[in-house]
Amino acid sequence: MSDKKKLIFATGNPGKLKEIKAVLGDLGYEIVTMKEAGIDIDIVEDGKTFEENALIKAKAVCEASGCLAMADDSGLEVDAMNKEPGIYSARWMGYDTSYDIKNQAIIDKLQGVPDEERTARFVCACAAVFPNGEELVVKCNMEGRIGYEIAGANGFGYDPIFYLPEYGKTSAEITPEEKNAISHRGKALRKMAELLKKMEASE
Ligand code: ITT
Repeated sequence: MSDKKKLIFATGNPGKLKEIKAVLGDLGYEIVTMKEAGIDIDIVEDGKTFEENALIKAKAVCEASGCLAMADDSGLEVDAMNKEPGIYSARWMGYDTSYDIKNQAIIDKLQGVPDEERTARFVCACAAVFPNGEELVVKCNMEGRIGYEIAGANGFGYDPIFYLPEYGKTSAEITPEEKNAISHRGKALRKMAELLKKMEASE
């Protein structure tokens, strides 16, 4: 048994979880998933923003477990698609549709769109809810462009079409460490870690 304090991360997405454990690993908490904590609840993500949905997930898991809970709500905003799929990124074209198909569909929608109009960003809201009802929410972005082809096998989801001009590569072609250093999730988690440390220091 670990004597570290438990932090339950409200996600069922293994790609996110890898990044979360890499960034929050040395925070001093035992990070467990909902599944590992034996929490089997259906959470309806019916918020209108990333922040609302992150709070909905973290609150549901905190209430079900009585432990500190954290959640990430994230997605891809494509400017040439009116910022879609946005908060619907996981559901877009159906949860069970493969990302090869979803990614190709975005490339196809942007056919003929010039470089400067292919701007896009990944957004991540991270929420923490404490058993005493206290809440923290942060939001961070990673800017890039939609590429012309699917490239790379690292990361997950829409990474193979998210082109980072400063690297000349997609976020699926850079290493996991490089992605965590610049990503929406890496930045949001580090900000959240700072807030948690400050709270602990003032306790
Ligand atoms: P949980 O709610 O269980 O955490 P989810 O995948 O349903 O998992 P979201 O509702 O937050 O999570 O949707 C996030 C989606 O946005 C994710 O499934 C990807 O399609 C996309 N996405 C978010 N961050 C990404 C990243 O770093 N790389 C690639 N795609 C990402």
